[in-house]
Amino acid sequence: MIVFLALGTNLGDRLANLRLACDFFEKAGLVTVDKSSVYETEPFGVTDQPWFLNQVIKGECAFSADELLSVSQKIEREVGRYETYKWGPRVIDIDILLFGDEILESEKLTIPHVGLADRNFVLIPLSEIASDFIHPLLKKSVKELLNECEDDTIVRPLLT
Ligand code: PH2
Ligand code: MG
Ligand code: MG
Repeated sequence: MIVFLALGTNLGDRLANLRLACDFFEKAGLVTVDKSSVYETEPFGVTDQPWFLNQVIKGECAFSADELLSVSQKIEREVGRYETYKWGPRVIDIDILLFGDEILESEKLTIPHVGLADRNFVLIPLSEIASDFIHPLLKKSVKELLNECEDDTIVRPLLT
């Protein structure tokens, strides 16, 4: 299955956290097909916190969606995530954006990710690597979703 994952971090060594998460995914059996650039992004939602680094990963894996969720949560712990508060600062956040073109709704997991179409920090990196991908529910391409998105928070490529 082709999957798209959103990584976000705003605590500690943010670049190292992204790299570590990618390494752990490879070890867990997810093949990285493509990666967006790393973006530095203004906090969305709860604004009084450090800026994030965000990146989107395109992977290929044999996991079910539930397995991918468990693997992602395990990797969040391995990278060092600890609980803060909803939308608060975090060492690493791993969200499943898309799982092929499947539509899934359970207590644990909603795919496509509910916030996908509302957030520059997701749409801009996603459009870099999958601008023509059609959102299975909204039936629009990522490019179209980005054009229509009303979020005005800043998302800029990280200068290294
Ligand atoms: N994640 C959130 C809340 N707000 N803002 C940015 N810029 N990047 C994030 O990854 C992010 C956020 C909750 O998951
Ligand atoms: Mg998130
Ligand atoms: Mg999350």
